[in-house]
Amino acid sequence: MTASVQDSRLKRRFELWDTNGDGSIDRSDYETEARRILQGFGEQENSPKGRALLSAYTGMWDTLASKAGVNSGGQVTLDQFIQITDSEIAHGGDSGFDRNLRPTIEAIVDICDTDGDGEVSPAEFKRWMRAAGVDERQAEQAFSQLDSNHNGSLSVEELVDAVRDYHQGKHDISLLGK
Ligand SMILES: [Ca+2]
Ligand SMILES: [Ca+2]
Ligand SMILES: [Ca+2]
Repeated sequence: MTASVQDSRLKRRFELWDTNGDGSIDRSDYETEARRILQGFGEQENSPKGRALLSAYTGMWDTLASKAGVNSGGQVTLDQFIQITDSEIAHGGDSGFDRNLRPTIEAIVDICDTDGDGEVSPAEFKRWMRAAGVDERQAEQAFSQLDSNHNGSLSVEELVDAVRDYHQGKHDISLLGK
């Protein structure tokens, strides 16, 4: 992994989140992102699954804000975002990035897991990629790479790993939009 790929992907992530383009991110940017994903899935934001996704996103925001030393209504700059997320990725496991991300991945899996087996099949994954605006063909090709235990479906663990690996430059599938 190279730090420069990681930082350029985090910069891209930050720019995606900064939906009003004012150079900093705040709680409303995270809410907008969650709504965009819900719209992609055709899921109502006031349904139980919709509310779970919104609350997972605002939970990620609250964690970031508290690490940046601002309150929930404050703003986080690009430098702060990269510094905090780099350090979370470095810690990995249950102490950082993974723990922060897991509720969001669980909420998305809940929405796209239409057969209810708790994992994401190739067809369900395709729907996710469509909702996130990711190239479907590229996603199909990546499926087996992300399916690290080769059981034909993606678990929450595998998907959390996949998002972290993306940020570390190990593959090019941005599961949360690009
Ligand atoms: Ca902003
Ligand atoms: Ca499933
Ligand atoms: Ca699997």
